[in-house]
Amino acid sequence: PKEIFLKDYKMPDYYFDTVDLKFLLGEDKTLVYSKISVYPRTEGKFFFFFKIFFNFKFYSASVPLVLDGVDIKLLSIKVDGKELKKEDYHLDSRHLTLTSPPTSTFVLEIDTEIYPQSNTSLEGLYKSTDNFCTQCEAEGFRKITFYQDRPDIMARYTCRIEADKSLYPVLLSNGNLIEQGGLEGGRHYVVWEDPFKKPCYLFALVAGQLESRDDTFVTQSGRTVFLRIWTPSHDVPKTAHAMYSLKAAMKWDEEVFGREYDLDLFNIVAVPDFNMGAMENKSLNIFNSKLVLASPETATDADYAAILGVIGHEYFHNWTGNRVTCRDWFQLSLKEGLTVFRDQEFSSDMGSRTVKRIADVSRLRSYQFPQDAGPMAHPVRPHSYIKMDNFYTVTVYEKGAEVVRMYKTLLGSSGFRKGMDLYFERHDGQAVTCEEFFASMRDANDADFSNFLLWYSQAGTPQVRVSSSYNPDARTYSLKFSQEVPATPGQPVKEPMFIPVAVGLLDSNGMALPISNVYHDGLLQSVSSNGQPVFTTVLRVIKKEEEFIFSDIFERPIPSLLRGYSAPIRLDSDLTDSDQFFLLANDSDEFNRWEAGQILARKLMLSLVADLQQNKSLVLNPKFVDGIRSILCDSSLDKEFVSRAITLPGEGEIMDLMEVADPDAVHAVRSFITKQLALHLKAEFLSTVINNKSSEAYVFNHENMARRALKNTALAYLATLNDPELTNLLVHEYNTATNMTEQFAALAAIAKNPGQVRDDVLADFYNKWSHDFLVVNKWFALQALSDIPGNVDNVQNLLSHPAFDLRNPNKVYSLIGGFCGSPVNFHAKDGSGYKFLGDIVLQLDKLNPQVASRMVSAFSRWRRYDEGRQALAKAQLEKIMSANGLSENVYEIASKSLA
Ligand code: HT7
Ligand code: ZN
Repeated sequence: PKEIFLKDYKMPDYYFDTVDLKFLLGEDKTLVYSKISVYPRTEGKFFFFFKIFFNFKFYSASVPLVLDGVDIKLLSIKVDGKELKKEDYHLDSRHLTLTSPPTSTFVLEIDTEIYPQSNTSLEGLYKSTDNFCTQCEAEGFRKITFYQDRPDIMARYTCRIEADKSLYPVLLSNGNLIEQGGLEGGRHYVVWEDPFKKPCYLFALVAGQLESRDDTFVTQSGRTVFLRIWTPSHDVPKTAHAMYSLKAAMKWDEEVFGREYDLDLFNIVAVPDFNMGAMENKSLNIFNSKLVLASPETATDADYAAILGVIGHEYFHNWTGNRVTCRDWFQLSLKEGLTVFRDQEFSSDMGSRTVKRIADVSRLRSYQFPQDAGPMAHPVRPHSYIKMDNFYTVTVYEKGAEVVRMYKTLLGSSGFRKGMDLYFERHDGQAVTCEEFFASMRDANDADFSNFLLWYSQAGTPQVRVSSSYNPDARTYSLKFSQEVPATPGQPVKEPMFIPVAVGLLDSNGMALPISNVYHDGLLQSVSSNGQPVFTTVLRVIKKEEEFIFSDIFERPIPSLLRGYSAPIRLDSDLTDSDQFFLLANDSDEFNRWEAGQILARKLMLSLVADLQQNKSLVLNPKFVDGIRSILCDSSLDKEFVSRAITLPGEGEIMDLMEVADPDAVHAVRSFITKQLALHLKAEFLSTVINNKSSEAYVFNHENMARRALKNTALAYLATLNDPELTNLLVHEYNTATNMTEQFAALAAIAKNPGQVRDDVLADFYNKWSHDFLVVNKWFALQALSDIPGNVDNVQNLLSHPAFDLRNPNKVYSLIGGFCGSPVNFHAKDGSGYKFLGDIVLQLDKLNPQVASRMVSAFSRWRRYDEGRQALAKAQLEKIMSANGLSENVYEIASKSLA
């Protein structure tokens, strides 16, 4: 397989102006006709004068035009209406090369045949249940027709679709519908025209038996936009929340970023077979059904929140991704990091900002930190890839969003908005790089960003250490920072990063201390705003070692560091446990209150793991129980915040902090602490359950979600006691629940304890919901994740369950992905979990390489475990590597994991 490097980027030799596509959709094959007006790069204004000035002929020599094409049959190729002879082009399994095309504008016509019915990769044109749909990002368009499949080729498209009218009554593509009519033989046609230039990865086509929920949105300038969400007819009632989310997103983007929708129609289609969450095709977003369909009875609060966030995310791409797109795929974070940041802000504004931040930071720590410390570590802007699909990662998305957030932290809201406005003003209609985004932020604010660009090129999570000292005589307080960026594959030595650290100081009563002067490098950095002192200041940590001195501080303060998690780093400080308990109780920055609790919990868990490994008996510090009790019983706190604050860090997060990860010990310790808390706080948890019941109809709003979250967390704690009376309570909650959030939480709590009750309730749940595949996926995931010893056999049996299908990504993610998230069973000492995954990856790879490579990633951190586990996991990776016909997707992950 060939590795592609950012440093090798070259501008295209040819550009495309207009692209006219015609699809004849059929049952065993589809014919695709394309007509493209092509112009050589040297036709641009600059080159025109250049050629005249020097020697016209010399600079007009033709260069080959290389088109990408995979799994398609070439029927004919014409240039300016003339069929090309065999010697005028070259065809291999990946490319069609025109050896000497005309030196000025010409029309290229290519006829091809494709086979969507047998396309199980779910990229290009494929069938999902009985409907046709497309997925072209990143490189799927080359499975539809021969094309320069790269994002810097932006063209205006028309698309004519012809199909059987009764099988495919609805025919959709990008832009506006400009023509439609009947054809002979029960067929019909439509023509769509997209007035905006776009890269081919944003092309989309859908054909099938669909119905829509229709609505309208009036933009800030008074235009009416028609909104349609398409699904099979029986699912239309479940699209109300998606429509609400879309309208909320359209309004929010106008209010917060001044961005208005630019066409008269916006379509969303939900399909059950989709490799990722959704796709932002211009005016025709295609979604995984999971992220569109919801009703209180079938979807949880988490599903509702995910739909809100992802509908927002795809809609926001219309400006950040579609109007301004990426020059090449290395720049993916330019659109994804920025759009994740925008969807995070949207969800924060629609719910609780603190809780959203906690959720996002937890996700970063659980998934991105391990990636940044493993063999697949890569910068936010990767330097190379074999298969681009493998780089739709938490680093590009979530760390990328943190990079965007740092601009906002440094510039403030209005400075950030100025930067965004300049970015759109400069680059609307262009395909650009991360430097252009950086330059817009800098130039709009005349800002000094020092070496900030390193965030795009250096991989690894910076480790920052802070030590503090107070000088009562001088009334100064000093914070000393030192930073280290760990070595990552291909980057053994790193430079110090530019880290914005938001800091506040608390006095001994827990009140915020005013900050007026901070000295750095002997220079006064005034931090007061309009002559007023501030309560949070952003320190710019740039060098390997830095000291900041706060003056006029009248007592030893407790510092609240990295407020709101102002940079994606690992922070370590000299704060004592009692300082952390103090912050947990008093910090005005709610995120840091949660963080203080997490720091204490992480420390406690690590020390108990060490005790367990030395065969010492486990004892829980009563101060920790008191801390949890005081949060649980503080009625002034937001309930979802409480639910998060009383939840221990995940097992993965703790393993990530260990020299040699020990899944059994970490699991045992987490279970021990949870059970101890349940024992000591049983009465409090019981009253939490009772006080947070509601007989009212389901409402999706923060208050109600927070109430349900807290009640469900309390139930989960109580379940650990495995007490018959409490089991009765759980079964009662399960039976009387009127929404999926509560029903599923009760089921999950019951499922913690093996036995007849568990088996009965799991069977009951399946019988109730066997008609709804999205709910059945929850049932698969719950069993897959179980920590019941030997669960691999159960998961193996579920592979043959009639509701399971290896060709459907959602089912694979639920059952196989779910299993890989279970520390005890996936990492079973006998290697049974690893063997299960090794075998399934090879089967999956034949059907869908993108999904297979996502699954194989579960092996990538195999070196973190003990020698026995290492040998077993390595053997599976080697088995995968030696398989015949391995996809490039799986090859890249498996080979990098072994390197
Ligand atoms: N921009 C979309 C990416 C995407 C994708 C990438 C690779 C393979 C399949 C895919 N489906 C969607 C999704 C997004 O981030 O908005
Ligand atoms: Zn996106």
